[in-house]
Amino acid sequence: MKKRIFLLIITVFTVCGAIAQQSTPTFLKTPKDKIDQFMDMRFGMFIHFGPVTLRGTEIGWSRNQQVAQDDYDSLYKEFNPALFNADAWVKAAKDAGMKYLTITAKHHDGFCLWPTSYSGYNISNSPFKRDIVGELAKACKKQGIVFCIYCTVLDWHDADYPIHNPNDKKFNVKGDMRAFVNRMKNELHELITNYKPTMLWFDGFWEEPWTKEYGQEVYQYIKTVDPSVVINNRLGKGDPTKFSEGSVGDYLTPEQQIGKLDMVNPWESCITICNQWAWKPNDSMKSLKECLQTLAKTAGGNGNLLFNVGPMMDGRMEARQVKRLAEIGSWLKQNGTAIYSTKGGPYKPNDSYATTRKGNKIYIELFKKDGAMLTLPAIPGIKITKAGWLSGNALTFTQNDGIKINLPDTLPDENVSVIELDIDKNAELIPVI
Ligand code: FHN
Repeated sequence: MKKRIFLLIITVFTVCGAIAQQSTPTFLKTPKDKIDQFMDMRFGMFIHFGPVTLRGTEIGWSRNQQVAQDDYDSLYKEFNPALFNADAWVKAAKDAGMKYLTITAKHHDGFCLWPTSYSGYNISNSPFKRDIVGELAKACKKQGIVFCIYCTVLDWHDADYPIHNPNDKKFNVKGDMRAFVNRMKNELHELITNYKPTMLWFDGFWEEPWTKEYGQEVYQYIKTVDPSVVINNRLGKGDPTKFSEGSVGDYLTPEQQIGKLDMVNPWESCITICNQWAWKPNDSMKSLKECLQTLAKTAGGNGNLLFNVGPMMDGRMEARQVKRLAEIGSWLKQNGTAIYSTKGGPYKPNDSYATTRKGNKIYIELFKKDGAMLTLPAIPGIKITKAGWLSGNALTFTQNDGIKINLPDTLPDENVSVIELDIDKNAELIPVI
């Protein structure tokens, strides 16, 4: 009798356990190796493009501001970037030393740069007609650049999305978020199955109609379509520079700022080569020094840099931006070892230098000379066996009280000069100093 009761109890517990397991949904996550592979690329191109380039104002935000709503929403009827050449855009990224490219397939204004079946507000109904997303995906594949897609979460043009003018609530409508989210999933199914992006860059999460629950639902849905797609953290809610209760996504996304050194949470800073995200005539462009030091500090902080260009209304990228990108690429041809597939640290980036590391190598990206020697805090338990410019000549140093490296009168590169240190241990295991 006792044995029967005992068996009954065991059976009840087992069944309850199984039910409990079934009721708590398994939360599919992006495999860590996919995120690590993404982070090893370190440098990518961000492209903000759409009919708004016809006005040279900011994509999405200039709607109902510099450009009246009806005028903005009709721009696609004249949108004809006839000089658009996907191979040229991808070549500009490749020549810059960028490993991946992210195109705004759909930004906050709701216009789709691919011939979607779920909205008539798309490229096939413009004079241009051609599939800009599809042609870029093909060109990336051909040139060995990893293809990624930006997709807005909010859509001020969509009838089912309650907010139509972020500056004036009186234009809000009841909307139908269930229908909106279902359509978003259908569009994502199209984008993932037709163009096979490695990463999806969501944005526009901050408005009231969007919830963490919708974010989780869309994240899970994407995982059922392609489990390996890397997803940024703008599907959830809250501050995108840190993981919090509301977060949904695989990595942090500081914007227009270099993220803080973080050896645990993957992050990617998105920064414009000029000021505006979409093309703006005569917009001020960053110097080569600023571009290179931004890249070095980003890698030195253990993060990726997604560097943005806004092509012009005729479909070409500005020649001066392509030239600047190529200059970055020449530097990376020389110094890419210190950037790609490295870890940030062990020293925190600062105004004088940043550091990266791989195996028994530490790379110092030196921005300026603060005297005849570069002085670094000692690294406990570590012995430097060799020091020299990555580009060649050896450098003399002492390491009895802190590290002192003797520098020549002029640095080999006026923007960023890289010193390579060989040490007697695995540099990636050194705690951040
Ligand atoms: O509103 C957008 C903006 O237009 C641009 O796309 C940037 C890129 O990260 N994100 C949003 C602003 O946070």
